[in-house]
Amino acid sequence: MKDFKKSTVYQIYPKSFYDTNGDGVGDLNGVIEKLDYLKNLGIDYIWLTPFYPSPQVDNGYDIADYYNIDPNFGTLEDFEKLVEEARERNIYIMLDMVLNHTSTEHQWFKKALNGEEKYKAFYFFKEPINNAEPTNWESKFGGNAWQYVEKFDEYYLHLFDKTQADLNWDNEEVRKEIYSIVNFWINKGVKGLRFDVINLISKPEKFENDFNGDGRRFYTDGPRIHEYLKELNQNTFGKHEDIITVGEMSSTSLENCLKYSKSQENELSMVFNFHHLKVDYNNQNKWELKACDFKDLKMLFNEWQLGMEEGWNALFWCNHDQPRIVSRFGNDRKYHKESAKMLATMLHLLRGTPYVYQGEEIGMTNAYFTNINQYVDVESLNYFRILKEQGIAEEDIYKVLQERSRDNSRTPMQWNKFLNAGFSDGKPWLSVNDNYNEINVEDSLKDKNSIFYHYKRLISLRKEYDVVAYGNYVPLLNENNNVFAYKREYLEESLIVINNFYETEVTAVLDIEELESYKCIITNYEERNLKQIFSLKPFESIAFLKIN
Ligand code: TEU
Ligand code: CA
Repeated sequence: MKDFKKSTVYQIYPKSFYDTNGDGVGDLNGVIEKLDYLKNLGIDYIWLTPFYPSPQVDNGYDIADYYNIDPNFGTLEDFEKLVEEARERNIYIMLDMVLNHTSTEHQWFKKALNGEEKYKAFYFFKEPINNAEPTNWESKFGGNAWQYVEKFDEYYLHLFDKTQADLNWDNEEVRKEIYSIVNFWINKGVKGLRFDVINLISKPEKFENDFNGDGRRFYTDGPRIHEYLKELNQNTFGKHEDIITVGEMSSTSLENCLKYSKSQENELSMVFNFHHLKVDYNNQNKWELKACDFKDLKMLFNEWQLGMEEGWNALFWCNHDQPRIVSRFGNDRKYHKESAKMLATMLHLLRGTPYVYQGEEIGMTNAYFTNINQYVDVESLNYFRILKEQGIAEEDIYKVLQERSRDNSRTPMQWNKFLNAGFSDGKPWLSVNDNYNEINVEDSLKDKNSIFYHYKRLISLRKEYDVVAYGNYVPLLNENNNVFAYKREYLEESLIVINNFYETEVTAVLDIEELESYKCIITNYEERNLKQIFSLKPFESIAFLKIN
């Protein structure tokens, strides 16, 4: 059984990972073909984003059948082969459980639309109020969160796209159906579960307008959320000692995340929170750009590292919804390698379980698309329209999309310099980033100084030194506006990690004893000794270990 505190999870967006049948869409057999690459990297789990039958309005997060594989990705036999082949390489599979909503193509919703009361009660159908939507809540993809159904003269709730109808978890029948879905995949040998927006499943008793926001305060970390997570645990993965779970917690609080992830609460193993990825949102608005507020970033990491001592953080910069971190908080032009390695070291030596998103380990960058026809993501297309309606100039909208669109993380994996970066022999469903000649797996594996080998070393350090997995967390250089530094301690091991987040050279004064006993264990420049007064090169990142 794996220890999730010593493990690293690799996230795969199958649609963009590797296509084995030339249809331009990545597939499960593509994941199987690349297992040796992932074993070389040293990861422990593979998180697969949804591959279930879906109309693909939200690229699979709109599920029409929870018990099958969308033919675009393969068959159940392909999945069973993947589980087996991964296990042979000591890699476990983590699946994405999208249980807050179903596609409106799901049979439950179709039966609801046919007027079957049992299935209408699976969702939130509400009558108009004053001839309008039941509440003024907004969808996270823009627009109102209610869709009108004329035949009923009612609306149904959708916190995301109108083709993603929210399930009513207050209905015990819904919860029972959900447990059988989760147990079906556990019985297929799955050893990890990622729960999509799981802290949104408990809606308030009373649905009311929100005159101070978009409604999220009423349903986020909702009234019965901990009760439902405990019940889910008891009826599914909690019956097995070797299954890890992670909850995606949208707009959550540290207090709730402690409850979600404290082992004695018997809810989840760990949680994703997103506060550190909103420090470049102007006015808390994803679609208003501002530079990374580094002081805010440091404060948030310190708050969550110290505050979650009793809980457990999932550590991540990238995923299929976030832009590429080297373009976002690094410098993907002049200091591509240095800044990618700095961001990796800073994250991977923290307390928590690290997640590597496909392509992050080779420094893949944002796509910088210049035409709306290159974008596919429903959220991006909605906001292109919304921002235009707000009268924002197209050239400014493209600047926002180039930095914020979820398509940035969904361009095909760059395997080599050949056709379509070696992703597919067919026309890729989404354009390949045109920098694949410079950034690709094949070249990374040949370059001993590549970002890939830096990630590989970080993953192995977590296994090698208990201080990385189990150590406490002590902030260092709190007042420094360029450097993020911290100390980890565990039994006889002490670790110091120092990261310059900027391309300017900076000097730091370290108030650390026994400096001479520390040895450098990883750096993105030349190895050096730890000194009291420390000058750091652009994006220089270095970790020192002392063993008493
Ligand atoms: O994401 C939920 C979520 O919070 C993000 O989608 C965020 O709201 C969005 O990117 C706006 O910034 C999960 C999945 O990761 C995402 O891919 C799905 O689109 C979404 O839920 C609905 O299932
Ligand atoms: Ca394919």
